[in-house]
Amino acid sequence: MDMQDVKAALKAQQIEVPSWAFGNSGTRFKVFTQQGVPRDPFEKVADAAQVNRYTGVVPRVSLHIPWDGVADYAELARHAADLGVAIGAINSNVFQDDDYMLGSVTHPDPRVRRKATDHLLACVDVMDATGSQELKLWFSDGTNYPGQDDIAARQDRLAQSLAEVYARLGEGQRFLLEYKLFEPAFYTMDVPDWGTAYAHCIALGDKAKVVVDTGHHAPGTNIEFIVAVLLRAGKLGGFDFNSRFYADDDLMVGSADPFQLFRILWEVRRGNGFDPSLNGGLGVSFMLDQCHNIEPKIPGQIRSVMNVQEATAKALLVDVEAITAAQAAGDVLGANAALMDAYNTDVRPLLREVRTDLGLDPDPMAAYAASGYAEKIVAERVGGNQAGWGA
Ligand code: LRH
Ligand code: MN
Repeated sequence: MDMQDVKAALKAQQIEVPSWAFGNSGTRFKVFTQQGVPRDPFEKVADAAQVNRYTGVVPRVSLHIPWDGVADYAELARHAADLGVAIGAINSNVFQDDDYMLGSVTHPDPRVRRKATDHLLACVDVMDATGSQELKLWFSDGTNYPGQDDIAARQDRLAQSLAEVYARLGEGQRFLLEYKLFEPAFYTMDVPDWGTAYAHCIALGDKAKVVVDTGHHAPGTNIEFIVAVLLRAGKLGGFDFNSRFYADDDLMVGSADPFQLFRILWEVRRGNGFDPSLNGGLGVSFMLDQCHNIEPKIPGQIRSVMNVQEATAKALLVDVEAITAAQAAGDVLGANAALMDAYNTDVRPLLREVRTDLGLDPDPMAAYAASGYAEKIVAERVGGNQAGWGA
């Protein structure tokens, strides 16, 4: 790619931020509160719009239901549009109700399964009301002890619920099925890996794709291999980007392993995953799924977006001719060097140019800090209930 094409691709990049990253979050040990945290979905969307204002590449914010429950979803979508963003993926939540202790759509009791499936269908209603094109489905469903339930029977129950939701999807809508190796279940998760998610999506059709959460794999998993295989099969719908040192740490993407993020985005480029016309025009969704437990949340999101931009720029700088020729010639070191040369390129000056071309401050972190927004929300957001993972 010549530099003009690289810059054009970086200007056209679209990254989606999660509403829940702006609320309080933590671990089972403690959820630390921060001043200025949003009290409702309107304030969360306003904070997400700040990330777009200073990076220029964040046109959408994901919602989580019921954490982002409002009386009028169309009003929330209009509020977002007034701030220059749109509502992205709608995330269902069948993991915080006592009824779901033994599972939601996989629960042995058909009444519980009905309740869970009805929630998923209600999330499609939210898509209709907000103009969202994506439903993101993550199930905490699983078991903790061998013999606790029948593994295959739970797969049947899951498939039945997914089929009902799939049938409900409208024109231009799809769902993304998310997998996770463990937690909160510790013996089986009903969608533990890409293969299980892929099998369910293949059985349903084109509107069912797999989402890769980078924190949901066993240590040492070659995630870019999964990305290459899913892209090749036309089943990569998107990413939940974050990073981890150990488990589902939900840290800032690229902060723990920037080389892994680069390798993933190289496979995205190799598989034509940056092409917005892919997947029937819905493309691949690059979403963040993170928690800023101890760091300021809006700057944390801005830094995360910059980390994705930097890894993307490096992936776009890989000399495809050189690496292809070396691979064909069996030139192991030559091929590896072609990739490492791109990875070892300092792309920050290039991204400063891109931001300047977009009419933005070349340094988003400094521009946000100088804006006074952080001080404004601390002063304004007094009283009320700070948002979190509760509701
Ligand atoms: C589950 C998960 C899922 C979301 C939640 C916030 O670990 O990755 O994507 O519903 O985090
Ligand atoms: Mn996720």
